[in-house]
Amino acid sequence: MNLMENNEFREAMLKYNFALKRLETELDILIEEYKFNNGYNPVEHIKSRIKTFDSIKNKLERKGLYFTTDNIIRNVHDVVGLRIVCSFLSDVYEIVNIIKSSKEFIVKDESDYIRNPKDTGYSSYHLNVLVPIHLFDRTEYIEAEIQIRTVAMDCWASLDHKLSYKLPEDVPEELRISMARRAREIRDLDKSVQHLYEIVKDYKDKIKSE
Ligand code: 0O2
Repeated sequence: MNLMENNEFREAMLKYNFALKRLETELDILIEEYKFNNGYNPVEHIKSRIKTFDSIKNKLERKGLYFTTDNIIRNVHDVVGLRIVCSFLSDVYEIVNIIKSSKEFIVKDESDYIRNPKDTGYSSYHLNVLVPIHLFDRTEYIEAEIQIRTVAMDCWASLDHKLSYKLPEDVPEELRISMARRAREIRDLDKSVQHLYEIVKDYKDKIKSE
């Protein structure tokens, strides 16, 4: 039977949609509260999505697994995906702390690809959380991946996604090397912009205290 017509699959996708709604609402509350308390918005923009049918299928194929509902639930950790894009490096870690200290989600896994970038050059902070969804007679926990990154990292990742990320293994050497170099430039840019941010912050604090 076609998986799309399978009841188990449709139920799983329904729960992923519930989890995304819950995740968006809870994050919205946490960020609004942060803005209220600190008079500062650490977020540039937020984007979210449910992974497409084809993308789920491709990911399972890449992992050498059959396209079954059970394999999706156990092995595709980003069916629910949300990306938080920040201006400055310190904002990224601020957001990570906000999410980690929230009682709404259980952090299942985390990868700091900013301190430890991938070989491709990819940088971002990944948090895999379990989002509670309250159904009629029970609560279930659904996995979601939150990617937190700066605008500069987001720019690199989005270009890389179009240029090289999903190419087969034998991607042209020039492309691979050049993208890794661009990623280093992005890291330098983020560091110098962070420095400027700190200068401006000290300057504003000084004015306030005068
Ligand atoms: P898409 O199309 O962006 O959704 P897992 O998710 O844990 O099963 P993996 O690959 O070990 O699999 O997890 P990881 O390393 O946390 O990466 C998950 C996602 O990070 C990817 O999802 C991409 O969105 C992004 N990512 C990781 N590496 C790169 C990279 O080199 N370049 C770019 N542009 N993005 C990257 P998908 O499903 O692979 O792709």
